[in-house]
Amino acid sequence: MSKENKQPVYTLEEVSALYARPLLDLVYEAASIHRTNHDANEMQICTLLSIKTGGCTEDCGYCSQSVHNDAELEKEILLKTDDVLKQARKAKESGSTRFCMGAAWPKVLDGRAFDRVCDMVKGVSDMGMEACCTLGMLTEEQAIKLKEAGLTAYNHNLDTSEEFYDKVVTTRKFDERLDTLKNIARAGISACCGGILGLGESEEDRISLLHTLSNLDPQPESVPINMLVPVKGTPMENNEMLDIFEWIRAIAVARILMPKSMVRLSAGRLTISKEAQALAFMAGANAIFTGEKLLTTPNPEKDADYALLDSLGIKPRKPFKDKECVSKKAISA
Ligand code: SAM
Ligand code: DTB
Ligand code: SF4
Repeated sequence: MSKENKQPVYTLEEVSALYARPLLDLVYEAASIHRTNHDANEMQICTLLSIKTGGCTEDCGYCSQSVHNDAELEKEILLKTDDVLKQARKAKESGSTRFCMGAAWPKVLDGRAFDRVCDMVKGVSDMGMEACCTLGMLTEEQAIKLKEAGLTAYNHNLDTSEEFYDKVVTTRKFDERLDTLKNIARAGISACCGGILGLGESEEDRISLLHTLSNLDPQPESVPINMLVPVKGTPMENNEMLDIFEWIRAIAVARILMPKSMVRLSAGRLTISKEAQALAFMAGANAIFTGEKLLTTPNPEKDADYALLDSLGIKPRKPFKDKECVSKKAISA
């Protein structure tokens, strides 16, 4: 692989060749790279909270919260700061070190709602937890405000390949996602950026997504790998579950291409066996969301997750372990 200013630049051919390797060779290499860059017996435990649920005007084909879909959902206006901080405290007490607040907004609008989210971020960060938000598209000025409030990371996924993007979302362009990622980087906030598998994409699309993600500069601090949760009332409700070894393959390739990033098992774990999750941990996944709900869909029970980690001898990771995860280049840009 060619190297330039420490930031690796991968060609599509290189990523394709990597993706095509025998699965166990990939897992072996990913595990070795993982062990060089991380403590392989440590897991980052994060908790998600939907702070504003439903009524989103984007038409993401997988999402329960889009007004274009017909999912059964209890909509909620923006929660109150105190209620959010109560949930954050509970999450902290149960062992979570990162609290991620999600809003079903296509983009952030300046005003009272955004100011309230900044207060929430400040409250979570004052508790000594890493604060993360996912609020849709964002300007550089808004990103700076969140940074000043104490935000650790901003989640903004590319979701799928540029080529497949308009089969999944038509109300925005792939490039608009990249613009927000640039604004996040300019504000010196770490990006949490990944995708969803099982949308009906091809292997080439998964390769293309991993290629784009790994060439982001800086590489994302965290890479969520979501497995589609097929939600009734969405165009993807009858999608077949992706072969579990494709999921493992994508995780291993993500770990090899982005050695320093946290690779996060996100949506879809409820239908994935603990043996497959253990193989994913072997292949370099080192972060999970715990708690019985993600944003709107179910997740494994906390106790089941802790029992799984315990039986594997995996310990929770401390907050703010990697202060260097925010690229100096991003700060000075
Ligand atoms: N509205 C913001 C946005 O789209 O950036 C933030 C919230 S959105 C729900 C956060 C992410 O959740 C999406 O980018 C997508 O990757 C993931 N997601 C949403 N619904 C999902 C589903 N049914 N299955 C798997 N992942 C899903
Ligand atoms: C991410 O990539 N996955 C999380 C988090 N970032 C915000 C969200 C998953 C949502 C799954 C569908 C739901 O619960 O509504
Ligand atoms: Fe809205 Fe985000 Fe859901 Fe898309 S994924 S419909 S932007 S909440």
